[in-house]
Amino acid sequence: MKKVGIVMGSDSDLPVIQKTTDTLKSLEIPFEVHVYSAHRTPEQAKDFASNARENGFGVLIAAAGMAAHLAGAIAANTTLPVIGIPCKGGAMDGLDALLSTVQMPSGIPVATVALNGGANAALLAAQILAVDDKSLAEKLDAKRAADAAKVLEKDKDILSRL
Ligand code: RP5
Repeated sequence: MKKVGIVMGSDSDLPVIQKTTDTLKSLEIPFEVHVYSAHRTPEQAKDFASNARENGFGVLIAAAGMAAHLAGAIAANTTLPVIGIPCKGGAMDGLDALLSTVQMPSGIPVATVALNGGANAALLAAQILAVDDKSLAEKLDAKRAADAAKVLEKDKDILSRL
């Protein structure tokens, strides 16, 4: 199976990425994690993205906060699918990161998940890899069914709590 490449702009983004790695582990998807910044270590971020396909990655995930150019900078240097996670924090509490990540110019797409959406980034990466991986698609179907069962359990209990 292709690996998921995860890049965060700072180790202060780790709590968000932890949700990503936990979800990937639960689906037995191999991954690699790096701290590269679009601003502080632009060369390393570029090299990682440029070499990602030949290094066995199938999808890249980039998480950053504030002036969050990381996902866009990664996407500029690869045609692998790139998922951006805007991180909360800073003076605007993530609105700046959300807009910086999602508002990409035509030609360089970044699939942006919600603020701090680490788990959904992992699931979207899994769904991309599952396009031609039947066993992974079955795991995703099973997770959906288990999640739905949990909601139905809560539906059964809700009246008793009111
Ligand atoms: C961004 O700036 C990082 O992704 C992080 O979310 C934010 C703050 O970084 P630190 O000052 O905590 O290293 O580039």
